[in-house]
Amino acid sequence: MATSKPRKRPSAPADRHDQGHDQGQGDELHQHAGGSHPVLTTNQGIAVADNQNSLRATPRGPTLLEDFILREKITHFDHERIPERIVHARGSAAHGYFELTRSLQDYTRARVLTEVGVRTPVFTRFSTVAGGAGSVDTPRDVRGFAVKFYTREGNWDLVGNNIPVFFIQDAIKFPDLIHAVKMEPDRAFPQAASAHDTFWDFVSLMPESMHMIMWAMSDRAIPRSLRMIEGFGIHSFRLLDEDGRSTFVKFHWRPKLGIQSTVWDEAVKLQGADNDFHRRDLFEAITGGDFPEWELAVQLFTEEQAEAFPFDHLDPTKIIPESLVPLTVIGRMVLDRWPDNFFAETEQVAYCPANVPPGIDFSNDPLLQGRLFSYLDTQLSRLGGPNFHQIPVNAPKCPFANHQRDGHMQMGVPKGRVAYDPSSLQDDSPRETVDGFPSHATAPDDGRKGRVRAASFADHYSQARMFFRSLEAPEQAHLASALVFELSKVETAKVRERTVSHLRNIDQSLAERVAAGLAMPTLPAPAPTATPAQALPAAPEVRVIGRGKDLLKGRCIGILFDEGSDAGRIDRLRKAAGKAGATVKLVAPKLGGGTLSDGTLLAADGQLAGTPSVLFDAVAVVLGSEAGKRLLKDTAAVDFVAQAWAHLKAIAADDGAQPLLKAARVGNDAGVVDADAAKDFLAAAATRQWAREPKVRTLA
Ligand code: HDD
Repeated sequence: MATSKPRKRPSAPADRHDQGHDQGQGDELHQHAGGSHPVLTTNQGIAVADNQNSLRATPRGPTLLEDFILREKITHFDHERIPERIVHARGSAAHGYFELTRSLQDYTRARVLTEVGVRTPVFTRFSTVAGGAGSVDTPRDVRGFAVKFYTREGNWDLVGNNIPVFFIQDAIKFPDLIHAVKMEPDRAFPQAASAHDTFWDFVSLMPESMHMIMWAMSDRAIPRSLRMIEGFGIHSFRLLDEDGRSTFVKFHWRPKLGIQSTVWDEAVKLQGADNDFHRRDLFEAITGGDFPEWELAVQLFTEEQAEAFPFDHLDPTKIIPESLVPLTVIGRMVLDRWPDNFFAETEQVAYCPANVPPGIDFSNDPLLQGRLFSYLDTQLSRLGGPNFHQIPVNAPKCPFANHQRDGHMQMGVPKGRVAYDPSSLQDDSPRETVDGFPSHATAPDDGRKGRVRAASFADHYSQARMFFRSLEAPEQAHLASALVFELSKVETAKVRERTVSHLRNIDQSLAERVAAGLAMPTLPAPAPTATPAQALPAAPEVRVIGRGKDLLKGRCIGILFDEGSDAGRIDRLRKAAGKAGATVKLVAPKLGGGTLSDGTLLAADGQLAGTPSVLFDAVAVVLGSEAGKRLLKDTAAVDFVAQAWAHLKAIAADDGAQPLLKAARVGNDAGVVDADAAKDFLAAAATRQWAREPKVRTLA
């Protein structure tokens, strides 16, 4: 109900909408009952005295239509959602900066790539591809890696993925690919999963997707953290120097923490344990001051070099192996600020590969060419009109001016009578730049139109084979098992068979493993192809194992304790782990924790039933003998240990925890150590116990 207390003048709130407001005018009327809170108003600035009750004819009578406060509030609420992205709907983003460490001035005039030491603000969004905005963070999927650089010369959007190749060679196939991978249209499932008939039907009819399939079925598609993924611009782009001379370039982001993945069983369980696992991880790291960082590296090559490659670099299903063109590190990106508001920034950010400053240009990659159209087009409907560039997260941070006017949600108030060019009536109206830079490469094209696919795009298996054969043995087993898992969800036998027929062209042993994993009675014949796979040198850069870093920084250790646990042991473990750079979280059967051996009360960060060990990179179990026995009756405690063992994690345990380890059928290996051997524990915690894997699961 309305208050009759005296009102005080509020201080200016940070989120106050002052647009179009004559500063100060009327402020004395917007006074609040007490404290420093701003006065609640309608969007028209009318103070609201009662936000609890709608206007009624009588205390128990009908609500009145004249209640404009109720109507405005409900109307706004009814329109709070905008269409989600057709792909990459679920994402998490952060602000930060890009700092150039090595100038590319011999190749480009783009200042973002020539001004060493300059920090260019960035907004970077990571995403899954197939799932909806409310889906989970850890499905098997490609991850989007989109960076908006707010350069002094306008926005540059590098809209990439964590996998350096793509499923299709031509943008005209994109709607088919996405319709095939998304939930099936008649039944509306599965959500965020490629393991279903339509996806495998489509890709098994598109041999060009086979290289990407190798990547998507590899451990790259089940990352441990968004801070531990690589990013790739995928296409060849062009750099143009001052004279318009062009050099091809591919962009690579490499995480400072190294690449790390989960194991599949862990990824599946993470979906239940924490839908927001990756988002929370990124949020906690950034808000905790542990800023994620990536190196930006480039592969630079000339037209002549490109002609000598044994593949066509304009084909986005191909990588350029680093043995052919090495990477040069040119800068770093640090993400150091979580957005203030998810919707305003992460949801409304609009990337577009066509946004490039002068000095960066496109190649003729037919996938890229189609993308240049799609993004602006989708944003017109997603963000409701042509003025979405005025939304703060999308607006360039350099001056921009032109004669475009009006349209839905025009936020600016352009002044003057001139909204055209040429004009002579207004001295400050914007004019074309006079520097004469061509900003487009002048490569001759032969001018013969046709809906054709170049013959140089025909080799679909060589790099797929190179990828598979470059992996470490555990990764090959994971990939084969991922294929078995996915195809086991495919109901149509001919689709499973057709997929295996492609695998035969990639690697016979892989085809045999997958066929055996599916218990196929006979091995299907190889898929017909005019371009059989060539033997290419191994490309070690495609691996995950060995390319991660055995660091504790960025990792999280869970300590399970209970009433009576040894206080000194917990304290020593916490200090050692913290010193080594890991985060430590305490888990106990009850959130209030328990009284330790020295009489101190220790609270937990998570309750055991809701904090399984999948959330940690390694676990320590420190239990008094009483608690050790008591927890034997709690499956959550047994699972805590059993899953850490199954997911190849280091386990430190004291005597009291031994019955639990026995019940969880934990074996002996270098990753299972005494809780007092902190050094050994931390060494084991910095990596996965790959040697354990054959003991804990049957892989294809
Ligand atoms: Fe795309 C979004 C990455 C091919 C059409 N794409 C989108 C996002 C990423 C990528 C990271 C999310 C951006 C964000 O966070 O807002 N897309 C890629 C990569 C591709 C690719 C790396 C291949 C190399 N995309 C691709 C093609 C087309 C599209 C061939 C259409 C012809 N992509 C879109 C889109 C999206 C999009 C429909 C959905 C939402 C949006 O653009 O803003 O326009």
